[in-house]
Amino acid sequence: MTGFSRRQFTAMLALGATLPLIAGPARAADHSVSIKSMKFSPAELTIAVGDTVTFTNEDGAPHTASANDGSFETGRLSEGASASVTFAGAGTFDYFCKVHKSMKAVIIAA
Ligand SMILES: [Cu+2]
Repeated sequence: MTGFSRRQFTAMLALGATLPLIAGPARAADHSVSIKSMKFSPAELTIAVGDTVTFTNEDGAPHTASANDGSFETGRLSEGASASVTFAGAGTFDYFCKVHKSMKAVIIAA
């Protein structure tokens, strides 16, 4: 412990532990969409810009979560697989499953 007194060192540890808690007023949140029984759930999800959504396939059949406008694409998810998408911009993002095109849902990033 050369250079720093024990007290200084303790203060630095406390600062390091505290900073992440006070940094940034609005922290990005994580949301989940499950794909089950051939449906996205929830079918409509409102999030904040910067948030992340994790899509998890709970069906035996493969699914994708594919934005109509191509802005995101999970690729084909097999049973139990998941993929995360971070929404960096505001918008209404309709999406569907490329394997089952009648499966549709929407994410609203505001
Ligand atoms: Cu599907």
